[in-house]
Amino acid sequence: MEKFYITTAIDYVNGAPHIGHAYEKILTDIIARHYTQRCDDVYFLTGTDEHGIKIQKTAAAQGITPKELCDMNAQKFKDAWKALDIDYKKFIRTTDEDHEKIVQKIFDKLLKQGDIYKHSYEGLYCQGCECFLNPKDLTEDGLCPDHLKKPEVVKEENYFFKLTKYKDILIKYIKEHPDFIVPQFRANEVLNQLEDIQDISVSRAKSNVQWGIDVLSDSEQSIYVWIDALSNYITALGFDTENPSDTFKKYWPADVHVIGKDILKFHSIYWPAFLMALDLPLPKHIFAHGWITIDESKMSKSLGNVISPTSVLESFNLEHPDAFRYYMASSAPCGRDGNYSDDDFKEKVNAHLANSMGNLLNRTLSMLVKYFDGEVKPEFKGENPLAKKALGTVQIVKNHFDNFEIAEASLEIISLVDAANKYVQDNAPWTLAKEEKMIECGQVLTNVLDIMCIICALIYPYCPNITADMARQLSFNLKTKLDDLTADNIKTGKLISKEDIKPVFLRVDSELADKSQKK
Ligand code: ME8
Repeated sequence: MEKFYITTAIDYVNGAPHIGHAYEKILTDIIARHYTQRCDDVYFLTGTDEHGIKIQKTAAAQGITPKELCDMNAQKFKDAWKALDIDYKKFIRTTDEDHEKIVQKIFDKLLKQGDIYKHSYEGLYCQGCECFLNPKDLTEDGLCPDHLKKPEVVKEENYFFKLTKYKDILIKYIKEHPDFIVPQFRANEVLNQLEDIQDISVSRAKSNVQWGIDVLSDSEQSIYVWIDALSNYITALGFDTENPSDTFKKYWPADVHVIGKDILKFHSIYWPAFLMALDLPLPKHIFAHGWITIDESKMSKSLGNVISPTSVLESFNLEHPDAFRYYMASSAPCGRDGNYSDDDFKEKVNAHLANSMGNLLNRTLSMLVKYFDGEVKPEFKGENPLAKKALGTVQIVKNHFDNFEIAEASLEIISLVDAANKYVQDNAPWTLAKEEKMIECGQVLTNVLDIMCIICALIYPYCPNITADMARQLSFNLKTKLDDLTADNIKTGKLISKEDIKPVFLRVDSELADKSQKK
């Protein structure tokens, strides 16, 4: 694998980030970090979606300009991602000047080549979705099924994109590429939607939507926010209709677009059709994750249960985001909805990260110090009964990541931790020491420490801070590529002194957590 280009959805900046946004960015960061362990060149793009009627109206309601609203909220997203250790390479804002210019050129090209045409139209527009809805998709009360709001009747002369021209070729493509849409069960939904697809409106009258990119050849119209937004995946790399940059040539097509299930239609129908019209290759995978609920309810402003990711870190007094990252990433199987609850969070991270993984390392190193002054003797090295399972787990984890099964991969890693714990329990090194079987005792401890290095490498994408601490105590190089991992990682000689042993993850303090007030 020479390069890996991964993107997230770009978030609307009409509010601050919530843990649903965070879930996606965490998943993407974990996938990106995993692939840095397999390939030298990972490009991770995220950003914010800043145009459209929704932003325009929110700014007006707050008595500020759209640009002021965007600047204020884009910064909140950047701050949140910093707090969560989201290690993106580029943060694109759709108000970036170079992005705006290229979007105008893209629109102009499609217009000139006849993929876009002008047409008078009346339809039902949902501002939440930023799109026209088909009357048959509304609820019985005539509301948008996602936003439960009545769409407005819009009658305008707009530009239209000939989506119908690409219908058959797209259906064929999706059928011939079963791993294009992940998880596969979502592909059928897309194929159904494609059956009754119409040409789509791709501009809005400036009299109604001022906060958008102007159509180059028609100052009365602004470019539809989804063309603008989807283009970010190529404009960020320096795509140009005439002279695409070397960066673009190197990284496009994307290896995966990570998005939520609610915007799959835009990514698996509109976006591929735009790309075909531009004569560009399609992304390799569209990974649609599920949605996060709070205590099993949909997150919504009206229910007052919207949680900001940084408030979770603050209320649990977490020194780094690893526990939250781990919890969110393992909250749902691939593509399914997940849930956040304070109690479940505490229980899971205490059980997995503190009790199982952290304690295992701490206990093993402490025994090494107690019985051998922290030294690994050459005679402790030999056949390791855990090696087969550990190296097998590396392969299984890689396979899961290739299918974007991030929670499934985390379960495998914890099952390896459990196996190592059981091995310690079964072989009781403390009894061996009491019986003065010192070589056997040293072998058991060394076997566990060798496997701990593999666990450390595998869990690194989820918990970059905890694993940095683990790696330091194990003298393990966290930059080791997964394919170079063996079961022989611990060097012989002095490994650690008593004062250098420290717990890598402290249990989340339940009293503190109970007292916490989420903002
Ligand atoms: O849709 N759980 O922006 P957005 C999980 N700007 N994911 C969630 C979620 C939840 N409760 N709520 C939202 C947009 N998301 C467009 C995208 S991409 C070219 C343009 C996810 O701020 C949602 O599914 O409404 C989407 O992938 C992302 O957050 C941004 O949502």
